[in-house]
Amino acid sequence: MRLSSQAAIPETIIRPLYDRAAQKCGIVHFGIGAFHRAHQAAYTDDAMNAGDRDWAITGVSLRSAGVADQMNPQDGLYTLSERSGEQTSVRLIGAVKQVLVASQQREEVLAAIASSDTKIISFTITEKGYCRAPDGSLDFALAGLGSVYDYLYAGLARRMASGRDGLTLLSCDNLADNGAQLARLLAAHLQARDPALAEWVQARCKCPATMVDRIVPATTDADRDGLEKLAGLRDEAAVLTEPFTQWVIEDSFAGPRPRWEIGGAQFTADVRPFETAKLRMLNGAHSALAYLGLARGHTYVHQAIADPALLPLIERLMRTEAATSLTPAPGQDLAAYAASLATRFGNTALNHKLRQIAMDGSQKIPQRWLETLAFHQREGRQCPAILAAISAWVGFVGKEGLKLDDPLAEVLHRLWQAEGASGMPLALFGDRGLFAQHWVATKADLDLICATIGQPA
Ligand code: CS2
Repeated sequence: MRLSSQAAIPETIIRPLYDRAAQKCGIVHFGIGAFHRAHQAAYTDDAMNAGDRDWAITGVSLRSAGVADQMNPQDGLYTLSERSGEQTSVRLIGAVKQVLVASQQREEVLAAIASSDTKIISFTITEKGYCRAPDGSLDFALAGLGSVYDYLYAGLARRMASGRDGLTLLSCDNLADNGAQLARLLAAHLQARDPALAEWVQARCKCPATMVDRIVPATTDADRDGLEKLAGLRDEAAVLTEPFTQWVIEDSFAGPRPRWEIGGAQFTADVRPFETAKLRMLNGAHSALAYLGLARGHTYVHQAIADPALLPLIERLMRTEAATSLTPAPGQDLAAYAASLATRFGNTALNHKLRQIAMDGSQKIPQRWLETLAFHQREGRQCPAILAAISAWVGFVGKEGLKLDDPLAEVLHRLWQAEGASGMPLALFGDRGLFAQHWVATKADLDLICATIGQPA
């Protein structure tokens, strides 16, 4: 039987304790993929279970109708399974009320942004959803019709015109300083279209920074079949994740918010130490595992981290290169963090595909690797583990060619054709390279990258 509010739910599944139908939507969320459903939606469900009201979520997919087709026939319900070893615990999440497909339901999306019930607009639109040029500025060509900025522009204009309050714009993506970046990029877009609206947003809205952390592999048909056997329910929107979850949020909201701390979220004045540690250590190691692991013939993260040729390199990347580039917050133990990451990567129950992480490398590399490289370069040090990872990425770019899953696939392919493997490192990381804004390699760095392109570590 298909999951829905009418379906009989087995006793073993934990259920929402609140009247779902009675909840108003206080949150509009752009990018309602598996990550949001395993993370922010679960915290929101926790808050409503504890008595908070009217924080239901209107999910928005910018283009694809896939998630709407999975969730709307289920009245927004889905199961969240936490997996570790042989253990699985399954919980039903009721926080999502509906999913809109922006490209087909523009009017509904704008009405949701402008609604007086909406207090928070949140985002997991991935790095590329922010439409940044390689130098970090807003790419106006990408940020046109169909981009998140276009919906925000039209929805917020309607909100301003009807005299409503401002709201909180909450980025939950893996960008350094994600709140400030969202504020800056949105301001650039609005400034060009409607300076008065740009000013209204600046005065009435807040963009807190967040650090979000939970490993969420894409759900497969085998996962859905397994769940159906276990629970006797067909859940097309099922999400699987690890037991670990963390959310650190800058305590700077324009209006009310759910008590996400009930689910363990931490509110703080400065998210940066947590965010940079997570980006450089977890995500930096993840991307290294992805490109080096694929080059060595692995499919999953747990296989790559168990490879004796990779483990010491990943340990070095996390502990010697990334951790030493950070200034920890009081009480933040980076050595313990590195140890916990190695254990999380080793979770064999997750089947987290390296290819999922390998996607969109051009958008991820600056905050995951290049900031660390730039830090150590200023101190006169080289980072051999990150350079090995870069070399593996360059090799991956060459091998994938136009099949590369990356918004810069065409640019990278053209560069590869013009420069070949030996010229690619300079074209990317030289002083006039594509990433020069973030980090410029020394001759010794370039030699090291060149020496290993296309070779498994
Ligand atoms: C991963 C992240 O796909 C990727 O690039 O590195 O999605 C990672 O799993 C999460 O950030 C963990 O919190």
